Amino acid sequence: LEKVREAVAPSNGVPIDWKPKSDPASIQADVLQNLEFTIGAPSSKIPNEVDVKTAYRGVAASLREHLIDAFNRTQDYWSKEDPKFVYYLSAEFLMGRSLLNTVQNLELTGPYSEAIKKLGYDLETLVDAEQNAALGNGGLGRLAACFIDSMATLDLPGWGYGIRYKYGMFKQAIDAKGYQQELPDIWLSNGNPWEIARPEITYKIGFYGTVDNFKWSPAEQVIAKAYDNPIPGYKTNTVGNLRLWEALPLNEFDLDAFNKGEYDKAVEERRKAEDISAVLYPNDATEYGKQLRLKQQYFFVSASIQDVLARFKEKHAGNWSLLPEKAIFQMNDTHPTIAVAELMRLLIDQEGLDWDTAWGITIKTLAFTNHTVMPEALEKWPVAVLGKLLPRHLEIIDKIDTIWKDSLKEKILAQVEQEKNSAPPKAEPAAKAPAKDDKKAAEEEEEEEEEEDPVEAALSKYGIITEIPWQKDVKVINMAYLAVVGSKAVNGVAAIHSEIIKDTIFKDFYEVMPEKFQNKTNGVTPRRWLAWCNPALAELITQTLGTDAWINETTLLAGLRQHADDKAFQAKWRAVKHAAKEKLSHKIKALMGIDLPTDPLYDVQIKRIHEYKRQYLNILSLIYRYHQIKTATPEEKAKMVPRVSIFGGKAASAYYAAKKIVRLINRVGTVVNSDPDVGDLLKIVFVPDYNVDLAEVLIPGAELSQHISTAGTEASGTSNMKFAMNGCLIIGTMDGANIEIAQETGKENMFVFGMDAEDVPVWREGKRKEWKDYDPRFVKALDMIKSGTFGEVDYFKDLVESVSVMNDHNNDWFLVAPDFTDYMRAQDEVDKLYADQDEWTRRSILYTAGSGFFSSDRTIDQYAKEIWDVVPCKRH
Ligand code: CR6
Repeated sequence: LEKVREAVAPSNGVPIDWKPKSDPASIQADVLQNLEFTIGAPSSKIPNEVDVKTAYRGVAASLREHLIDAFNRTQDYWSKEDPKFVYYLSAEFLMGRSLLNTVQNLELTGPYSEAIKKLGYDLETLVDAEQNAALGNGGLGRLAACFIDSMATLDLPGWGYGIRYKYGMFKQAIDAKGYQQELPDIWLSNGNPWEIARPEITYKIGFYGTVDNFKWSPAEQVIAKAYDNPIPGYKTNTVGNLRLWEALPLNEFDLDAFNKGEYDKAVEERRKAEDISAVLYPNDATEYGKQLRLKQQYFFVSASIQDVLARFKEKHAGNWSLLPEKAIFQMNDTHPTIAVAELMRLLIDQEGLDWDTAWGITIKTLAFTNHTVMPEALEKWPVAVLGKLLPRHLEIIDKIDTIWKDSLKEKILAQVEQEKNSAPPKAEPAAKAPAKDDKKAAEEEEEEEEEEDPVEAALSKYGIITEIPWQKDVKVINMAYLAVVGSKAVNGVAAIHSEIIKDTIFKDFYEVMPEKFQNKTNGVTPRRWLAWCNPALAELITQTLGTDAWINETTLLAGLRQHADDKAFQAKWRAVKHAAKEKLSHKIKALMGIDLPTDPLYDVQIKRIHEYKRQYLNILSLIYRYHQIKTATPEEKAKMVPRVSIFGGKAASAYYAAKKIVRLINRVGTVVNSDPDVGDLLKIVFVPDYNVDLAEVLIPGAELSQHISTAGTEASGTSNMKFAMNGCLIIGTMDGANIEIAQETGKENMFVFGMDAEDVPVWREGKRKEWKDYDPRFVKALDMIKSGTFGEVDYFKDLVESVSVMNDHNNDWFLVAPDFTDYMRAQDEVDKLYADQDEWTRRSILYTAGSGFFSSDRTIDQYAKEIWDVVPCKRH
């Protein structure tokens, strides 16, 4: 055996017979070989008779060799150099498709395209045969995917850690009546050529059970099995890793039960374990409180931390004080925040550290990103639920909470004293109160005292374990607070958002530890979101700047500014945009059978459907536009600016208001698109099953995009950045990253409207009550829904009322009515500007030129330097 090993691999461990193939002929041979020997296609059918999906798998298998080669070398090198690593803990990684990204990042597109052509296919067709890896809901999951792309590109030692969900984000269909239907996303049905199963890397994860003298005996255990997904950087030979965990039973099968004919019981353990990594939770309000979700969170966090600690121990056995110099875990929102308690548990219970030492290490090894101020998304687990599932963790959290509050006592006592001293002395009662019997008086005094302990009252604001105000006696664990206390740094995801969290959800925490709070404005990878999805624009940019270095150095895009006024350049830019519109129009024809003209303004709003994102505002304005078209004279019609309005996005399955909005858009689309009076003046399309690969066509083809959330609600937004990169103008509120995009591209170039984040609470608290100034156009649009223009009057009744009855405090929380007038003004400006194509194109160029700041390379560089202390480690 030794001899065989030596023949295959020399002593340095690198096999001698694998070399990267970069010329079309050897790639072609490699693909053929993979088709036969990896995929198992019969040689008699290769290449011409294999179907597209099989051909895709053959090509992917061939590329996988390149990936694995560079992946192994990178990981070996990192292991040898032993740099500090960042571990990005995220319940979601919305990767999308991998073929195009892989071939592009490996810089093998030319030879692969040629080789594939010779086999009778074209690259684009094979790219389209891949399923989306939709292991995420939206922005947060896609951000994690952009981040690991940037980490690899910047040669930063780092891994993503998450869950290998069997079913990703549900597939959305729209039925004939306009309703959203949800279908399972069976994304692994054609296999996953990009992952490497690691049956040898497994950890046990416990649940339930009892704690006796700090020792936890779980009643249930499952196995976490690793799958590695190599993540290629661009213009570097670094290939990073995304390690995803699958849940498996500890005991495969109960043969005894089977033999007794108890078939369900025989597989029960398997099913229960597999449930944990079965489905991605949709992020809607009502899904929370589900035990399975907490199980998922603990499952992947425990496996990931155990994995990191196991590797650390191999190298630095016993030297735990070194851990913060070798590892940092970034917790992506509250989903992985049980990590605070899990790291403590492993250090204390498994490794035998004392509490203080473990805590000292923990708060240097964890960092936390907050992604929302929406209360329903800030996870709070009932003590009863967490305590049952993770009894030892509850003990730990309880102790963290106690110590934390104790540490504040002195400070608060001082504050209270100070307040007491500066408060005016109590006035003497004017007349003596009638005498009471002594007992009663004493009781009252006691009660007063109880109510009045000012230190306790002040401390309760900081409680990690608290009561929820609307449900007395139900204690919950505020996971965001646990994360803030247990982390070295806390960051928001856009400048305004990072300020808002300091003033609102974390106000009290910010006051006592301001040094922890930071901002890291989000970013997106310029590879996938400009260079690879918009090759014609990328080519024009490269020609104009004389280099393609902008793909990694996006600040170079600023060089386009000097060409913005050049008419010849504008014409080229416009031609590229027009071609992208054509591609988009073809895609919609293929998906929905709708013919879209390509001359009108292409207006796109794509994102999760949510009241705060205000798709409702958009569709109401379009209803009014429809009314205008219907009542216009021929002369007026001739002056109108034709528009194609495209919507896309999923409504969480239990979010009824969002589902009604989806249906309203579809109903309006059906009526408008079939009305002969309208013609090409207005088309309204709802593209079903919006996902990453659709975004890659929609974004390059868009000319205007809508980011119109109620100010103060959208933490950042990331599609706004993608649109800006692709020269798409924005209509938007001063919310999230829109504010910074306006700074970078020129506020005068954006169609800004609406109340800003400071006005919103003022309006909500006071002004709304007197507010009667409904815009007549708004009233008209609502009347059209009410009178049945789009059918289903009863169904839409509460949607109409939600923005038209102001006396109920919950109504129009997101300010659709009061922002409508200014929104219409901004829309008029859009139309006016579109008539001036040169000016429109000039601005479009300025958007791309100003988008350099929004590369996730910049974001990750900031995280690395300002939070992680992780430096590049590049093999030569
Ligand atoms: N929904 C924010 O709402 C932000 C992303 C990524 C979100 C969005 O504004 O761009 O995160 N928040 O930071 C959460 O998912 C909790 C999102 O995607």
